[in-house]
Amino acid sequence: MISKPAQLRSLLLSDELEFILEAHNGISSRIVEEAGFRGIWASGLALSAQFGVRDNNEASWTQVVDMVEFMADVTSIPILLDGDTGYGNFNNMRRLVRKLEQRGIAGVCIEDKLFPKTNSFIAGDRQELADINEFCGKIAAGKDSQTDDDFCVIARVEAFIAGWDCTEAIRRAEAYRAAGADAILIHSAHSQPDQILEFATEWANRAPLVIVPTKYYSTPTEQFRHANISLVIWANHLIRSAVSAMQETAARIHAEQTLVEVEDDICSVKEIFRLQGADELADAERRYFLDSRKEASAIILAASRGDELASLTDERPKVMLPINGKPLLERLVERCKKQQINNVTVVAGYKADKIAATGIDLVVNENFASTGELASLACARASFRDEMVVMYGDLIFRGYVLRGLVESDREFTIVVDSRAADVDSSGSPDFAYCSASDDRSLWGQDVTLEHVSNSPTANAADNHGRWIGMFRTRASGRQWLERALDELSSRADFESLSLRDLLNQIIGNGHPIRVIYIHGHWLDVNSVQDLEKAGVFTAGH
Ligand code: SPV
Ligand code: MG
Repeated sequence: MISKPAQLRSLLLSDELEFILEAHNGISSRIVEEAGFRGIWASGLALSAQFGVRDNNEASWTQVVDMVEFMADVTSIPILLDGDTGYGNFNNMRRLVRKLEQRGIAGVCIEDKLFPKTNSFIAGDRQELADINEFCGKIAAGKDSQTDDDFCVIARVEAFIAGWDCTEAIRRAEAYRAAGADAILIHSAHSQPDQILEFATEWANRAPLVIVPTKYYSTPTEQFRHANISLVIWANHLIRSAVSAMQETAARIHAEQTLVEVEDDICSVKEIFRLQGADELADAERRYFLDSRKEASAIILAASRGDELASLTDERPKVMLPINGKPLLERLVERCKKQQINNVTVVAGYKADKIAATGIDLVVNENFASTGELASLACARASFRDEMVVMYGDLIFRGYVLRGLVESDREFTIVVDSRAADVDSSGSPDFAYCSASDDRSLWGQDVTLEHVSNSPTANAADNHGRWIGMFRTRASGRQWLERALDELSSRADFESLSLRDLLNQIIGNGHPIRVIYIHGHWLDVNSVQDLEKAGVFTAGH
């Protein structure tokens, strides 16, 4: 990949006539590159115009440099900055060159006028030129400051603009060349190229010549070739076309008081997204952002038969029971994938060979008949990840329940249904005792779990709800989980332990378990009545 300064240098030195086009911000720079140009003119006139200020150094040089940095960031072709008079003396010029190199700019053009400058087309002949020696010092200072040998300093001769003749123009150009300028920009405000052509003949290729045919625009380009011009700058045509288009659109919208008519005449929002590089961001998200989510895993505990369901589970485990035509397990896996949890491990046991769902890893707890949930979880240990959700396989819930859990920024989070604290429930409910009851606040409370038990205390108000059988870990939370699992697995009664014991062990070890309260919107399937409820709950889902 050729560096941008080297690209600019080769444009100046090429045997062909080359062209660069004005741009004044990031999006116009992209447009120049996409049109096929091999370089960009960061025009002082256009840059100040897009800021809405005059071309009289009203925008500070750092504001200009900030903008050209945006332009360089979104393009791969070289940018030549119109550096006006260098924003001061030789010392300012030194700093300018260093900063431009740092921002990825390929070269700078400075003109032999006085700071603050005025655009050449505004009473040019009344403008005072710089002292030749002073300007030569500025060129030399710039050249001495560059760290990349290819960075280009172009000297712009304003002699014609200020009313001088070709002799003065040549005298200045020669002095600037001798001071180290890489090329000479010879400017003219005539509507014919007479001054430029006379100068080019006199100049006789002593250094590359650059022109700005804004005023003598009707000149056939072939004449510039014959005159051995190196580089043509189309200096302000994007800002001018943008202004025309904006004026027309603004007037139409104002008059029509609707967008209907203009919509088809202006570029689509999609085109703006494209020019902003939205696709690249989407790719990067897939690589850097969603991939990390992809690493998130879910472990679904699905080893039990579901005894209360009697003959319905003669031939298949509970998780394979269809609810409105779709097995419980498939619904769960879909919920996980919707949250970009793509590693789903199912711990099967009873009728494990009947477990079927796309994109899951199956682990079998061979001792399912004599062991509890914790033993099943331990079977999936190889699938543990830092970002992990563990859940019972018989759960049905609205999508936000899992989303809230996945988005929790805590190390260990569980979901508690505050509504179900004392209502009828099948199975053996896990009562949660928390640091505070659900105040139904919109933004969630900072509540921690204190204890979980399957026997409600005599005073039902003491428990704060039902743990729905779902938790989520992050990196440290996973370590707390693994440590608790290690500790519990050394106990003689490990085989009969439940996830409740695990949560209580983690709390006992001094780790906070965050509670997210919900209010209904879920159920677990333990009985035939639950199956009916599940049918109603999932109707249409
Ligand atoms: C510019 O584009 O800002 C220039 C060229 O300096 S001109 O406006 O023609 O002077
Ligand atoms: Mg300018």
